[in-house]
Amino acid sequence: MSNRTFTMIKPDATSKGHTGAILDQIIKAGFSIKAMKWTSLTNEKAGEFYAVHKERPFYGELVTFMSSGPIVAAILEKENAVADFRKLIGATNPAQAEEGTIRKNFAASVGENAVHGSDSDENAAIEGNFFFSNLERF
Ligand code: 3AN
Repeated sequence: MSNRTFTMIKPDATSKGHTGAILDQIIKAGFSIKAMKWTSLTNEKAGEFYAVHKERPFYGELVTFMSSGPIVAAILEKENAVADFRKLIGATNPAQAEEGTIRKNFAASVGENAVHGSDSDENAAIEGNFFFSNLERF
């Protein structure tokens, strides 16, 4: 079991000014930030990041949305990071997310759902490497 996960605060949340509140909730839940950057994805880079969803009907919409504005990418550390972070963010569809979760608090819809959280240790490592060099993580 790894103690690291990867997250992005998505363009809907950064554009609504929720970045600080979301980071605060993440830190208060016990995660520490090991790498972080305010950046954006080109259409091409977003397509690459979400390549596993290429065959899904929402792929085009997802890629367009994820390249529509600034994001915050971060590597987070905590015991049981992947599973605990998925619990903290809540269900993919914010309408089904539990009270108090980040998606319940800040997400508008299943497509524009405020935050990403890796779904496995393997993907957490791949996704962290997608954004950060060794000099950018601690
Ligand atoms: P999660 O982000 O909870 O792991 P996934 O991996 O099923 O969810 O989906 C990846 C991303 O694709 C979601 N965060 C969301 O932005 C988008 N997405 C998922 N399902 C839909 C859908 N039905 N319509 C539009 N976008 C979707």
